[in-house]
Amino acid sequence: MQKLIITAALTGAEVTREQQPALPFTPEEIAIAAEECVQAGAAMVHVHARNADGSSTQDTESYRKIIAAVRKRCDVIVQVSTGGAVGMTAAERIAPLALKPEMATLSMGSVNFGGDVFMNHPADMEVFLRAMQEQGVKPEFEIFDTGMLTSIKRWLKKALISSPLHVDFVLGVPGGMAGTPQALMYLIEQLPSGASWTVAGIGAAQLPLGVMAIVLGGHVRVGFEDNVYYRKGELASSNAQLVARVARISRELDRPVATPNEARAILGINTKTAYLA
Ligand code: KMH
Ligand code: ZN
Repeated sequence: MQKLIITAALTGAEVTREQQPALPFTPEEIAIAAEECVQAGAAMVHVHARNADGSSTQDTESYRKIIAAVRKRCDVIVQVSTGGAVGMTAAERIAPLALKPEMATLSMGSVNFGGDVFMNHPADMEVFLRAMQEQGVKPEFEIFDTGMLTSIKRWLKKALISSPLHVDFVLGVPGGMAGTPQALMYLIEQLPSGASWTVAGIGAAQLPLGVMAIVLGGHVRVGFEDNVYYRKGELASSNAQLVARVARISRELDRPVATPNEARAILGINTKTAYLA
């Protein structure tokens, strides 16, 4: 089994300080959180940019500051969001790819998202994909429901993408696929051969689905973007606290945790073309 890649989704676009007072907003806060998560066992951080007032932005300069601040503190794979926040245009969302980040998310379809709709038009998805390919950015395909995995297979058939693929099952979004063991098992069975996968369980699904991934050979995403609690009724004190628990459980189960460089090798990230400033 591959070593476990732990991703820390530090900030997200929709979570507020009212929900989680320790939510990192500024580039420096995000960089400090990233460093703590690396020390706790994370190999990757998934980042979203915020304005000073906490509102979400896909502004290139904001992402440049985040990447630079993180790089100053630690070595970690920085995965930028192209999902942005619900309601943003595709043109806004694509902006951070100009920085040639090591990795970026690519949502594979539209999904109801609580009271909103997270729109991903097929034509926009192809634009995101082409931009990533041109910039040498490794995509992480975000799967919120089964049809999105079918879309990956369609792209494979059309030779728009090739192995090695990496997907992230985001399970438990209200409107998306449930955060249940059955849902995860079903998705794993549908995976294109050779693809690696991460699971991001939303809310209370984060820990149980993460433990399943450790046992089944997948990888794990935790962090405030998906879940602000350590356990029922108790807020997590930091993103790193959530990372540390997953690392601890994985080591107990005799599955070592990947360093950032080991994760790059597992994912096939091209370190020569990636932005490492
Ligand atoms: N904020 C969500 C609507 C991503 O980062 O690519 C989309 C999202 C996915 O967070
Ligand atoms: Zn995100």
